[in-house]
Amino acid sequence: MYRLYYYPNNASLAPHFILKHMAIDYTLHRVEREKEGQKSVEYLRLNPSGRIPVLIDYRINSNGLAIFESAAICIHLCEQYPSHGLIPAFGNEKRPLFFQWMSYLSTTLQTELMLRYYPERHCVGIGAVSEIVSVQNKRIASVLAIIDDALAEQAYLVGDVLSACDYYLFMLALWALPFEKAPLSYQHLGPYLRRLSTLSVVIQTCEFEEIDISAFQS
Ligand SMILES: N[C@@H](CCC(=O)N[C@@H](CS)C(=O)NCC(=O)O)C(=O)O
Repeated sequence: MYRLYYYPNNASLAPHFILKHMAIDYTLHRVEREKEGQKSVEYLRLNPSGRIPVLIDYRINSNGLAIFESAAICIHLCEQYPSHGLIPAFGNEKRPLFFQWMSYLSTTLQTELMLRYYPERHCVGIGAVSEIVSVQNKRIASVLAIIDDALAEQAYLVGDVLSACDYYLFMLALWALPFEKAPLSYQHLGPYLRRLSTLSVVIQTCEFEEIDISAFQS
């Protein structure tokens, strides 16, 4: 049994996809982000960084173990239910590549996207905001180009089988949609994302969170 603290189209989306994919027993708790619920005393006890998501795992600990960091939650769920195949098995040559891409997505693409979304957090005056936006557009485009190249000869990020990395990338691609060079405009990444957008897990989860994915389907 799990409880996911989420907010629509936040970093909770990838763990939400994975819980849905595995069809395991979970409940969802929508954080009142409009009221800064992620900074409340109760929430900070679960995640001292005051960020969304948090997963409470009642399977590993009946009192509920709180885990934060979206990628860590995804990997943990994959390892608890290896039969779903969302992570290559121990000893499989693709397993290091799973960790490579999960790390690249969460520490590089996600970080660059956050800087693009919140430039004012990274400079003192507003003068530098437009400069950060323009630099970030280029940096995000170059990260997406690396992912695009990787998808040239394989159906999914970690080879020929869907993994948690694909759900993670779909979440980040949703965030990158409004930017200068949209993920859908890339030669291999575009068709790949369109394919992912037809998965019932993606459709149902996005429907639940009221996320518009029509751009992927047009
Ligand atoms: N590295 C964290 C980042 C989480 C994060 O940035 N969450 C955002 C929503 S996407 C958040 O909670 N923002 C609210 C805030 O910063 O107060 C993770 O991947 O879980």
